[in-house]
Amino acid sequence: MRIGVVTLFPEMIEQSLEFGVVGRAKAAGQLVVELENPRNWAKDKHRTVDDRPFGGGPGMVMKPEPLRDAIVALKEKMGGSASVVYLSPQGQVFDQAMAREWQRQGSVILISGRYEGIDERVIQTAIDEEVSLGNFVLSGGEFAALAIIDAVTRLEPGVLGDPLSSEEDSFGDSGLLDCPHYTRPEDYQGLKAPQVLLSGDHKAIALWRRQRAIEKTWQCRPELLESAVLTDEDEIFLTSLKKLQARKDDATQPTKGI
Ligand code: 4GT
Repeated sequence: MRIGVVTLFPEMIEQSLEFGVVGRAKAAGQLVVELENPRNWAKDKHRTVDDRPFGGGPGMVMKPEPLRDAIVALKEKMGGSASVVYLSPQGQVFDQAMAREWQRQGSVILISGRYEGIDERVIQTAIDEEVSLGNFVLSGGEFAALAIIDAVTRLEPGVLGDPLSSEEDSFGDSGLLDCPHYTRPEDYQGLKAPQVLLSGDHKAIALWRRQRAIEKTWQCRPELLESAVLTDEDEIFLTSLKKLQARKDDATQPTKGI
């Protein structure tokens, strides 16, 4: 996997990629990160990368020329086929499907903005897609780039020790949330780990995990069930969950006429 990042703070990216799963992927050459700093493309003696916004107002804007030159240079260096993604709150919301698609393509270029953002004409002329991590504001796109690098890299074959682990994640192949996890001690502050997980019965454990994943998804993110991949057996379980809940709801209704 090759990931390019255009940023005014390349050290922020570089130094953050030395740890854990991503650090190992990088050391093994399964992840190659190419950094480009627009400041190296500024032509004036102060190497200016920002300017005041037309129309006035607070803050600065990343000026177009050095940013565009940095993007073009990085795209060229990466072979010209990588799509260029601007990270901003105005973008399409990033999800596991996007992570899978960029992993499949093998390369992507992420643009991390600073200040109030980048000149709109760079978005019009040098950006393929605008992507957001969600409805919140950051002071720079670097942490968004780091999150995306992590999400994409761990999908690369061989990066996670067990090839099944990314399938069992939340939003893995099934589109469900992950099931709860337990480790020792068996009794923690009076809370016992579910007995089935200690039974050694692998079929029963798999069924319990599947049912807890469905239950968790229905309780916390019911809209995910609309696009989840469910077997007939899953559907029967979900129906029984809903019926059970309906009966509980019914039992807590105030009794009429009193
Ligand atoms: C939020 C997000 C993001 C920012 C997000 C341009 C200058 C954007 C600062 C940058 N804030 N980037 N990608 N929700 N801020 O993903």
